[in-house]
Amino acid sequence: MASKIRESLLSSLSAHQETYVSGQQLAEETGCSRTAIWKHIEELRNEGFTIESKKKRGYRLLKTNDQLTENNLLLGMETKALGRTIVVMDSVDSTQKIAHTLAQDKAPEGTLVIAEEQRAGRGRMARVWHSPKGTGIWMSLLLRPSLPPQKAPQFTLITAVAVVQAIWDVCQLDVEIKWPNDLLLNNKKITGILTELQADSEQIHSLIIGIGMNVNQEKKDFPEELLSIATSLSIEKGEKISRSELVQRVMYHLERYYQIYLEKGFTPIKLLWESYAVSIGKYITARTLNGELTGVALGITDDGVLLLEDEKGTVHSIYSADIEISAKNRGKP
Ligand code: BT5
Repeated sequence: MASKIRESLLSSLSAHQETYVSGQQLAEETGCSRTAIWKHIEELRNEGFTIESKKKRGYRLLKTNDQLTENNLLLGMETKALGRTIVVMDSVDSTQKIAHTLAQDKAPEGTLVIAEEQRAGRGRMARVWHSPKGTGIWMSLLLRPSLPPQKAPQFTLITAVAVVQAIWDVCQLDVEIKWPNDLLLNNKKITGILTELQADSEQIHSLIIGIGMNVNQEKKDFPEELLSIATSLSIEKGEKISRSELVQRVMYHLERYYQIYLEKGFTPIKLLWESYAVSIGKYITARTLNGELTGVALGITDDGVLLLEDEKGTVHSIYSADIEISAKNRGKP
C-alpha cells in the first residue's frame, strides 16, 4: 500500500518535473494526509530521489537516480503486465532460483526478480555468470505461455531481439546476436540469456527467462578470464548508462514481441532475429554435448533450431551448442 502511494506520488511529481506541486494537490491526488505525504517524500529521499521542498510552494522532483528500487523501475515502465510486479533484492545466489520459487508460489505472469548482486549467478550447463554488485542488470522474468515445452528455446530468441532493441533505444549501440543466447558488442559478450522452465511433457507451467546485462562495469570489474571475451555498455559507450531505463525498455520490447508471437507465431520474430544474427551465412564450429561440427550456419528453423551444413552437404539440426565463428568466412567451406 505504502509503495503504491509512493508510486503515485512519483508519477505526480514527475508529471510536473521542474515545477513545484503543492502538498495539498499531492494529498488530493494520492488520497492521503499532508503529514503522510511528507513521510512518503522522506522515504523517497532515502531511496535516493532528489526532491526539493519549499514553503508555500510544495515539492519538486529534481532528478531520478539509478538505484534499482521498485519505484524507480516502475516510474516510466510502459508495459501492461511484464515487470509490473517487481521483486528487488540486494544480494542473492541467483535471481533464477528466486523466480523458480515464486513461480511455484503462483506469482503472476510478468513478475520480475532483479538483484544488485548475484553470488552464484549461473549460465547454461551450470557455468558461472559473473554478477558484481551495483554494475549490471541481473534479472529473471516469469512468463506462463500456454505452449508445449519444445517451444521454450524460441523465448531465448525473442528475448535477444528485445534486448538488442532496448540497447539501441538507450545507448544507440549496435548489438549482434550469436546463436543461441549471446549478445555481442564489438565481438565481446555484453548480455547472456538463460531460459529455464517448469513443465510436464505437454505443457509449460512457467518459463523463467534470465537476462544478465553488463552495463556499468569498468575493465577492473571483470575477472582476468573474462577480460578478452566480455565487455560492458559503459566501456563501449564511454559513459554511465541508466540501468532502470534499460530494464524498462527490455520489458517494453519483450511484451510487444511476446504479444506478436502469441498472435502471429514465430515467423516475424525469426526474420528480425536473423537480421541481427552475426553467425548466419558464416562458417562456424559448433561444440555440442555429442562432439564438434563444422560448416556453414544456414539459418534457424521455426523452432529456433540452428541448421548447419557440413562440407559433405549434410544439414544438421543443432539444438544446443556453443558456436565459434571461424576466421575463414568465405561462404561455403
Ligand atoms: C549465459 O550462459 O550466457 C546465460 C547467462 C544468464 C545470466 C542471468 S543473470 C540473471 C539470471 N540469474 C542467473 O543466475 N542467471 C541469469 P552461457 O552461454 O553458458 O555463458 C556462460 C559463460 O559466459 C561463462 O562460462 C563465461 O565464459 C562467460 N561469462 C560469465 N559471466 C559473464 C559476464 N558477466 N559477461 C560476459 N560473459 C560472462
